Amino acid sequence: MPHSTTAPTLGVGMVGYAFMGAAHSQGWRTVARAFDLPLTPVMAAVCGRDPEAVAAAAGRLGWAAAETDWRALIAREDVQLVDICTPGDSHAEIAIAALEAGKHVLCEKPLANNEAEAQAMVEAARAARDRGQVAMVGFNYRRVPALAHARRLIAEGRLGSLRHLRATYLQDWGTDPAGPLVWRMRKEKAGSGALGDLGAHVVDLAQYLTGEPITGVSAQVETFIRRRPLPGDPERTGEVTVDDAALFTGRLASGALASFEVSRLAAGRKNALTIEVNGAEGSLSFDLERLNELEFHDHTLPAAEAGFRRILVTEPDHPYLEGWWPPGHGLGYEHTFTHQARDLVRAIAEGGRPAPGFAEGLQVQRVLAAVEESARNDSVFTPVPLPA
Ligand code: SOE
Repeated sequence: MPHSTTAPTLGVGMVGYAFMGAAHSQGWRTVARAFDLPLTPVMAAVCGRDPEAVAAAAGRLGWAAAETDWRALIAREDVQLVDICTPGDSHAEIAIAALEAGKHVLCEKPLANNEAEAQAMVEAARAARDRGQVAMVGFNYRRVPALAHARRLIAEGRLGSLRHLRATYLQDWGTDPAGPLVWRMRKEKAGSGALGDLGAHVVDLAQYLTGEPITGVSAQVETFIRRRPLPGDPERTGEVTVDDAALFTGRLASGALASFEVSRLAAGRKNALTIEVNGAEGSLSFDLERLNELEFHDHTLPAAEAGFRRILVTEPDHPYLEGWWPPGHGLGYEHTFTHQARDLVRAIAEGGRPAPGFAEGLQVQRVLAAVEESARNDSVFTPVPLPA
């Protein structure tokens, strides 16, 4: 493993320290030990509202200091990059303030809770780009080596012209009606339900893998459990104001057909993201529950020899693998956050444009908005405005 601890430093300040904050911290803790970087990230400070809880999180996750006001975090001189791991309702405000203060920004997905907020963030990022700052959205699954490899194979034309894309992202933590009304189930906090939380990932992956935008969708969404016990007061219930599940079909720019299913009520499915692409000359298939593997069918081979075969994506030539173990030794969920940190740090050092930038986050938001509109209109096909 290379070490890049003699490089100049990049001070990171993170807002939020729950699940995603812990995952991002893991990325910041490990990235300079796994990869050679032009800048060494320093975990300067983490921010949360509760002074005791944020101090404890700083110690646990490896941050040098704790702040209780995100504006103070942004103002710190030792912070050059602001990493936003809060619920979606505060993404726009924090990201725009950080960009205006001259900081680089990493923002967890989905970029915002609606299209208008995402648009404002894109404008702030454009102005900041002219000042040499970068802004990236945290779609971490792009950094699963097997998916980065799949994109490479598709870009090389190994599948020929694309015909189908099929994606599901299924979880089951919402199945029990006695489960509390957490923030992810309130529109004002999360923007939408399974759609924004899980659908954002598969929409982004569809566009990332194929290099094509989704041009329109036809959708249904459902909230199966409409009231749930209030957290901390289980005798009372409150309304679930987001979807539990969404099902939609769509088209890619080339005319390929796509289908998507996302749910929090798929009993027995824990973090089950699958995606398959079929082209005239072959197919690729991926399952997050077997994330070191990619299935490839080469349709140009004689029928007697063809068929899906398993590529173990653990070799030095595979994306991101140069930072880790000898060939054949697999990676996990947490490594995607290390890879995300690597790509962002390099983009900052090179003055380049990190992918996905805020404009790509906005494009995902537009697809999600079209899904909601289609579902409101009895699944009528709803075009997605394309990038300028
Ligand atoms: C939702 O349960 C969730 O935590 C998402 O918010 C994450 O983005 C996904 O990676 C895992 O599931």
